[in-house]
Amino acid sequence: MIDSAIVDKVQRGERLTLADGVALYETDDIHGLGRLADTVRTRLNGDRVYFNVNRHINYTNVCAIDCQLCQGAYARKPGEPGGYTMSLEQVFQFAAQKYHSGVTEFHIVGGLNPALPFAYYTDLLEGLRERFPTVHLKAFTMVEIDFLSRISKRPVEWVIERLKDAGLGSCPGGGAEIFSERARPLIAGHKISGARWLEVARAVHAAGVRSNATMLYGHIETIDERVDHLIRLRTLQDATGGFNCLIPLAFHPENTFYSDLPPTTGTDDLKTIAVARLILDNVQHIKAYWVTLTPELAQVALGFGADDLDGTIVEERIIQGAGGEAGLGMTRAQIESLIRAAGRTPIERDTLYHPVAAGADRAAPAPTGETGLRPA
Ligand code: V47
Repeated sequence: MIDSAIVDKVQRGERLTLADGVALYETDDIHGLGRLADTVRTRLNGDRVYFNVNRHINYTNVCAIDCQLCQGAYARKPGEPGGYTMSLEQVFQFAAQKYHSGVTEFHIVGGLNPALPFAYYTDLLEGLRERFPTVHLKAFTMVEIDFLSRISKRPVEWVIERLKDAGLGSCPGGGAEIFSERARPLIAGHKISGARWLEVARAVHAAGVRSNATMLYGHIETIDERVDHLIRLRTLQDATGGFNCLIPLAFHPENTFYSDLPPTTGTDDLKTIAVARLILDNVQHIKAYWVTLTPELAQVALGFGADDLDGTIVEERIIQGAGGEAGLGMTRAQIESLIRAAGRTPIERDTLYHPVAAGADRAAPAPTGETGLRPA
């Protein structure tokens, strides 16, 4: 049974504490936990389940920082066999191959490649905007933005303005991993700290650019550290309102430094979705990322607090590199039928969660205007 004091708080719309989050994780009553999270999901999103039609562009896997969770599985050190970096022309060709008139978003991330100049990033955005003016460019994590600040020797605020001028629409949520000062160095040794990730996200939001957030779980972190991660995101969201959604990412150990660890279990995945929904009372959407969860479990997660299934990704390399087998793509019809079979209404959305009308004129410019961000 779930502690009735926590149930009462949720019913009254009161904020949960770290101790509440840990207690929820520790419950054996997974059905009760799911029902509680589902109440909140319904309150926030009715019976709508969102998805979008996107394409991933991973422009390079060369990465100077040596993260235990990614190096070898996806990333390669400069000069190491298996490394690739797309020239701008290759990026544009790749995008053109993947594009069709229904695509509303390019999700663009890559390693920290010291060989690329700052202009590569702005030229990449400008070139994509010119060729695909209706496609939203969701590009560069807080880790990449911090890196761009270092290579350009300019403050992140300057970097963000240059990226915005070049066509940046929003930022993906990667690189957050787990903020804990204990665990983070053990999985992402040379990556920016959790505090820096949050600081860059704050600057992104202050510049009027929305972003997503992630939490990587199922490695060496504790339950307290997971809930603490969620609470740090909630605190920033109180200040900026700039997070569109949280994506809990289940760690895939294969080919990584932690290849001896077991993969996450379905119970843990569902609890994580539910606790995230309950703790993050100020983030509208929780994404069940089917690439890490499998489409089947992501569908079940819709009953545990998730209201978004991400995109019809045809090719994704980062999690596939670590043994994720579900990354090869689902069609719109498959996603819609998964959602309907869960008793929900599928809504195709754009990156900022505006519904994309069936048969809408996709040649019209992507929506701009109100961002929902709090004034800086
Ligand atoms: O930051 C790395 C994670 C992230 C592994 O914003 C791993 O819409 C599992 O952030 N096993 C990249 N996960 C993916 C990401 C993302 C995905 C989908 C949508 C959005 C969005 C963002 O993948 C990395 C890291 O946290 N990751 N290695 C691994 N072995």
